[in-house]
Amino acid sequence: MIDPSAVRPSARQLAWQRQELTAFVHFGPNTFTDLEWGTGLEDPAVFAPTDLDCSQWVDTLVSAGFKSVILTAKHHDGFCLWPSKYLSHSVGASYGRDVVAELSAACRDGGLGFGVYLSPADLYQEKAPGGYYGNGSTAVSSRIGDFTYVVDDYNRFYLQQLHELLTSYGPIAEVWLDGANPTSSAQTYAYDAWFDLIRRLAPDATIAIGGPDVRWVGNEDGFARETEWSVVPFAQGEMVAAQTAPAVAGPAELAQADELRWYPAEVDVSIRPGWFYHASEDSAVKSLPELLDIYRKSVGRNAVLLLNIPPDRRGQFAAPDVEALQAFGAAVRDYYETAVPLPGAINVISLREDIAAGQQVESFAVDALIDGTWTELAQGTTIGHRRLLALDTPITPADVRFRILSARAACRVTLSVHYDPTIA
Ligand code: FUL
Repeated sequence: MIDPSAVRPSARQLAWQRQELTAFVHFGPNTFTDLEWGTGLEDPAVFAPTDLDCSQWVDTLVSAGFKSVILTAKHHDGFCLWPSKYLSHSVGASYGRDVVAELSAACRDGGLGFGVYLSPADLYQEKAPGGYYGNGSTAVSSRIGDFTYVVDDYNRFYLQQLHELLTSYGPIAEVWLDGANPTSSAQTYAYDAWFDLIRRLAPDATIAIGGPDVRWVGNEDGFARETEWSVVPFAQGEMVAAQTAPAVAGPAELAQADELRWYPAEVDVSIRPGWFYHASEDSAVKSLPELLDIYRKSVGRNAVLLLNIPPDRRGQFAAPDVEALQAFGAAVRDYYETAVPLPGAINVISLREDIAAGQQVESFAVDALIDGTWTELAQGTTIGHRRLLALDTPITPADVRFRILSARAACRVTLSVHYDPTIA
């Protein structure tokens, strides 16, 4: 049996996890056609923001506590938010401004990390005459910048796009490889070549979802599992359990492993029902209690929260989203990053494991000293980077302590206590 206590995060995974909050920005033709998945046949002229201001996104995100942002440089419809020299179906065709460049510059100015979503599925390349997606071409030796890969037409095109994004708009913090495909047509992806190019050009970037550094938590509703391990069992190069399984790294899965990897979870969820902006959803922006519940169940369950905020047709975050983000940022600072000195009223327990030394805690209990007696408040399973436990009713203890009930190896855990008035 392989020893799960020996698995450690890479430096890039550790830096990624410590950021806790990453923003997602879905922006493209869908913003203007009111769709969630475009067709690939949109006229590039539909993409026409009336007052694009990427600094407004960055200023809002920075003040809300986000540490980086990932932009849909290309969503499934294939339209590119930068003037790629490999196709005309981009902002270069009509709009004229380079959204990727504007956001990456604003991020540099604002001190926000910048990541890219480059959809592997590409309906424009699938449907346009002469498109590369699934065209049955054979793999040939192909020059991509200074590197050579043996790939077919679509994979060459995808590598060229990656090369453009990673060399002209860097540094890149995260590359998000969405697994979804609206048509599931036959095109295989040369993942090894993609990963190799990303590692060479952006060695600090995490490669998420389809990649080796960060896994999809398995839902888009904003929560990680009660038991969320970053040490994940693999057999023959694949995760033992499906990413959506109720347990991906428990004893049953570990027993089937021929390899263990540090593979932490990312929770992607939108601040609105859709990923793209729809005016009809202006009244459906998540409330502060909802956002804080998501925070506790993502960051507070050993995951990174990837919260999507879609710009409107002006090219700015809409007022309800800005308001929600401001309230969220202030609440995280005041309630979750500020500890309550005891004695005092509390309703949140926070535990942190030093994950540079791996993830070791299997179960723990928390006790409170009330009226001179220690009483058990709660029990939990994994801790990892951070565990947040909300209490149904506030208490005013003289002291709080934790007990590790079971751990894979010695570990360092720290406790703090908090008060969140939005918990009903
Ligand atoms: C999914 C996509 O199909 C959605 O449109 C969105 O981009 C979401 C984050 O991932 O797989």
